[in-house]
Amino acid sequence: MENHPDPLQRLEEIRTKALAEAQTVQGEAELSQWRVVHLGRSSPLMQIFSQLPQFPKEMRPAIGQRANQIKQSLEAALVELNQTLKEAALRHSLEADRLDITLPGRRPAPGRLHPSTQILREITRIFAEMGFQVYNSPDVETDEYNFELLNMPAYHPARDMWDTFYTTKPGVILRTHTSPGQVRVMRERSPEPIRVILPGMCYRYEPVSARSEMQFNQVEGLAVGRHITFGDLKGTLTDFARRMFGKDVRIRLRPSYFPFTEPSAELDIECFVCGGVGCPVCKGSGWLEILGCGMVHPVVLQNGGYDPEVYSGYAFGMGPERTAMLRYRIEDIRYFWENDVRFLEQF
Ligand code: FA5
Repeated sequence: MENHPDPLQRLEEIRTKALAEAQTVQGEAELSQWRVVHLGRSSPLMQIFSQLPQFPKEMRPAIGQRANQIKQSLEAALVELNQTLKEAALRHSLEADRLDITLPGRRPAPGRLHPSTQILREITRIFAEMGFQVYNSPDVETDEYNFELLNMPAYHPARDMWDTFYTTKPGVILRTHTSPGQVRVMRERSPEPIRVILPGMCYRYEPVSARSEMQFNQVEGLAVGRHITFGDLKGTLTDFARRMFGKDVRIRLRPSYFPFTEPSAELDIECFVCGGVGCPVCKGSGWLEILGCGMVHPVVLQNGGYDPEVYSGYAFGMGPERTAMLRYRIEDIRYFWENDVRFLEQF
């Protein structure tokens, strides 16, 4: 600014310029700059204050008064500008971070229970209603519990019914069925009566096919008491089949062989795909096998700590995956562990 001879005139110029520049200030940095230029120590206005003694004495009050007024008005402009900028910044951030609460939410994709878990829970629920407790026994078993105590000493030919995964530790295997749990629970409960189911994963070293996996669940059932008969077994399984597959379902027991039950049987249910006439699902027989069962062998009762002269019992072992296959018409057991969500989402 040129140096005007009239200090009052010059003060007016200082004021006009400062207020005009204030109009163009954008942002805090520019405002701070504006404060330094127009109100700072070496600003033209402050220079007028320091030059005050050089002006003629009679002019000094008027100059001082006007300079003070201008200082106050510039300070007021500063406060106001500061406020305006803050409000603008807040408005901007509210605008930028705005939430549109009217937008439809994203659909959560909740997981589902695996079909095996669902069927296991259902089987457990049915047996719980019938008074069975759940007992868990280990997946990693000993040869003793998996075979020997179940009436299959070493080299017993029936061991070939179960292709076994052995571990590097001698005598330690992966259980091939849930039956070893029978002896575990008997040894724990003897001589109390027993009514339990034992669900769990089993492992078999066998070729995988549409009907057979090398890992699959089983649900073992065991009842031991003083007067348990084959009729109790049949009644329990008939009741189970009706609750599981519908009240009109027909079942049949076919003689079979297991070293740990005598007599032994397998339970078939009437094929609900063809109603017993014969179709590809039941391989033309009209019946579908769902489990193995029988009366607990005296040797096994004895191994469990029960006197076979006094006590008797029944046992059964079913495959929930096979049951789920029948119920939901799943034609290949391999779907269960492939983790293909297109399959899993259907349940
Ligand atoms: C047994 O494992 C006996 N422990 C059952 C038993 C228990 C008999 C108590 C008597 C008393 P089995 O090998 O048949 O039997 O198997 C029983 C069920 O497990 C079969 O009916 C089938 O549903 C299921 N299962 C067997 N092998 C496989 C496999 N590889 N993949 C899927 N499910 C299988």
